[in-house]
Amino acid sequence: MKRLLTCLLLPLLLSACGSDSDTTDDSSFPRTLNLGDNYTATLDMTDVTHGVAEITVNISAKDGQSLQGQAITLTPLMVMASGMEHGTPFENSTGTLDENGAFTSTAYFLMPSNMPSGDPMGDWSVTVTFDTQSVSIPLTIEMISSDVKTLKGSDTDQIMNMSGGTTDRTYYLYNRARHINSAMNMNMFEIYVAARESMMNYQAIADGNVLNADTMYELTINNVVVEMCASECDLETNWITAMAKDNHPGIYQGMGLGLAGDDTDMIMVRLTVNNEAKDNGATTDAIETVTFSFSESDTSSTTHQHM
Ligand SMILES: [Cu+2]
Repeated sequence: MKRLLTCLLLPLLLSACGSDSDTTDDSSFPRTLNLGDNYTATLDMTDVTHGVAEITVNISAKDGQSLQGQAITLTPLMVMASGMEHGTPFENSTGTLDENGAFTSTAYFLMPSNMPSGDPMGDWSVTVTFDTQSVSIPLTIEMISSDVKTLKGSDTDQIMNMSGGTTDRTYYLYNRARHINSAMNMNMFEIYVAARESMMNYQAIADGNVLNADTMYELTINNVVVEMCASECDLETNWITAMAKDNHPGIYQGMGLGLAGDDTDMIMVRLTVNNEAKDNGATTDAIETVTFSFSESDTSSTTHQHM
């Protein structure tokens, strides 16, 4: 009511007393914006869980025509408080609209909008591009930086850095879900693995993908091994090889890990690409692993909807 009164009393002083879906509110969904003169874009996003969220964009034509099959591009961007800009891995950043004018992609965010202290880290947005028109939609990303695990390439697995030299290629590993269902004899941990090609470009780590194509840092991926272990990981026999999920490049599923599904689970993961184990940069032993841990608030999926 207060807001309504303010809008009524100060129509000339306030430039925007918009609806709850207006562009300055980047925490509520769905949000609808004009996309050029002829279209509207509606963005919906699930909660961000460990840096992972599903984003659906709907495009509708103001004249009501069907847009099925037309191309859409989503471009994520973070403008850091420092001024540095970067993108983030997306399952697909381009595609075509379905019969309802919708396009869905999974976003894997590299960092939160705000530090745990509340101080800003930077501003996230997704730019929707369709039929030569684009609109940028701000997002608030809630996660903690340690949701994303990183591994590094060796001296022979490099990309260009921002000053024109080289830097180790970075691999990003995300916790997608634990799937535990004893009735179905399912006990699985699912991750997504991507790598940075440049500050703006990222790609899934999957057989056949070519990173940094047509540059001196080109890497054709012809062998990926993702291994997981949930207990007594100093014993090599306790490591299992995760399987690549069909038709989902970058997703790997470790089966039969004996997970409890609560906060006692700890899963170590290691990644080998083209026979080179990627390194976490630590100087201690076991430098080739990252560890996923779970808090009490994490819930395990007991469904099989993602199978
Ligand atoms: Cu950032």
